[in-house]
Amino acid sequence: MNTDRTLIVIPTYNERENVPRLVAELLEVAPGADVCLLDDDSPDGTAEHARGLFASEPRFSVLRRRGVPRGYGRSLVDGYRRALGGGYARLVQLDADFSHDPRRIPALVEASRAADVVIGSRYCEGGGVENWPVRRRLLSRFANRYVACITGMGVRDATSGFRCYTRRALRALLEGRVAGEGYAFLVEATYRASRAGLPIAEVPITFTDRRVGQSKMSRKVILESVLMPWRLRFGRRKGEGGRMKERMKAEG
Ligand SMILES: Nc1nc2c(ncn2[C@@H]2O[C@H](COP(=O)(O)OP(=O)(O)O)[C@@H](O)[C@H]2O)c(=O)[nH]1
Ligand SMILES: [Mg+2]
Repeated sequence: MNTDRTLIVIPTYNERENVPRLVAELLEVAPGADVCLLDDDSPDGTAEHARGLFASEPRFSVLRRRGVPRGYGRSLVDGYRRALGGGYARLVQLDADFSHDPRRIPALVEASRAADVVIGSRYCEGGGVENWPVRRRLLSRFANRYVACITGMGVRDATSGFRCYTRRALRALLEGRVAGEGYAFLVEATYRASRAGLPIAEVPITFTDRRVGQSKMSRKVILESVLMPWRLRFGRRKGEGGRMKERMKAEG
């Protein structure tokens, strides 16, 4: 097994405009890493477009999810499997919309030498948020307080999607059934890691709002996020709450 390789994964859904520049930047700022899009068969052709542009780049690949239900969390689970199967030492995940600055990746990777879970954090010393509307700021702040309160975790930014996980963390995250389909998966993953006793570190990042493309935040994913901390705390698994699941489907 090659021991020190990094796989950078990017969940994408309709990110055709962002992906060319992002992938080029990632290949440059992380010269030792491979880059993989986790694309949910984006109707805007994100996958084909990126494949065409980086056809001659051996470090680039696309994991195209077809004929399966889409979801941010679901696509990450597939990405984790790929990282483990491919023998990578660690995985970095970030959004496609430049909210997460690729230039922070080396800091995350460095911190992963001491902690299995490294969170790019908006709410630790030195972190911050730029040009996000007040509504989104409040929602994010509230979400983190809410999660901390219910789960008892001491993590300051448990909803950040900019992270680095070691192999050991990836294995722990994939154990048993993963419930979170959307962004709630981030909180679930943090909780699993903390229950597994893995060291968690937060590295400051400045989050900036997307300039191109659209947010995929929906009522369904918000509802899943509202329920997730309670599920985690009371050990309720997906499948046990049939009525809840039906309601989420209807709202989605
Ligand atoms: N694979 C996959 N990626 C998704 C899905 N929904 C959102 N994403 C990606 O997840 C990242 C964060 O989504 P975004 O819409 O920016 O969320 P926001 O920043 O919270 O408004 C982006 O890279 C999206 O393209 C999905 O259903 N499947
Ligand atoms: Mg975004």
